[in-house]
Amino acid sequence: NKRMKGTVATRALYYGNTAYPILGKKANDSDHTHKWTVLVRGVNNEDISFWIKKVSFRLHETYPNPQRTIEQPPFEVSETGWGEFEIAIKIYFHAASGEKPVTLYHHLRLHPYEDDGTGQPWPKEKPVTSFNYDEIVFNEPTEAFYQVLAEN
Ligand code: SLL
Repeated sequence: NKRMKGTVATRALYYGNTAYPILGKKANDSDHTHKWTVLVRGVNNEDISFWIKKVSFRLHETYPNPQRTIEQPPFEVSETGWGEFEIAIKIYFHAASGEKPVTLYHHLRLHPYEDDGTGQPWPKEKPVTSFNYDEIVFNEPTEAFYQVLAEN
């Protein structure tokens, strides 16, 4: 699996979370205050599974089975909870790439940190989102992986 000297390939993605407050009657059933989803996706919502094989999300140890591995898209985990914490997002590439997994870190955000510019307090039912853009750089990719990237 030959590597391409002097060649660099990059692919972009978004990673982060959405969070909705649990309101009304359901709010009394447990100490969980939010329903949230952490995810990795293409910047235009395009399929990223041709270059990403699986994604492993490491949740806080207060969750059962905190290491959640998602083998096909959508690469996301939804949970409920009460607290914010850092999630390690480990991205695995297809074997033909010869690439080691890459780990990104995301601070799960449940609460708005600032108002939305309207001067009004954040509405109770409004979702909170926190996303980051990143570009994964493949230095001297294998010919096989470069081909896969080029065809999509
Ligand atoms: C904090 N350092 O104290 C953080 C930890 C952990 C959040 C937050 C667990 C929910 C469950 C949950 O929400 N953990 O019991 O399943 O804010």
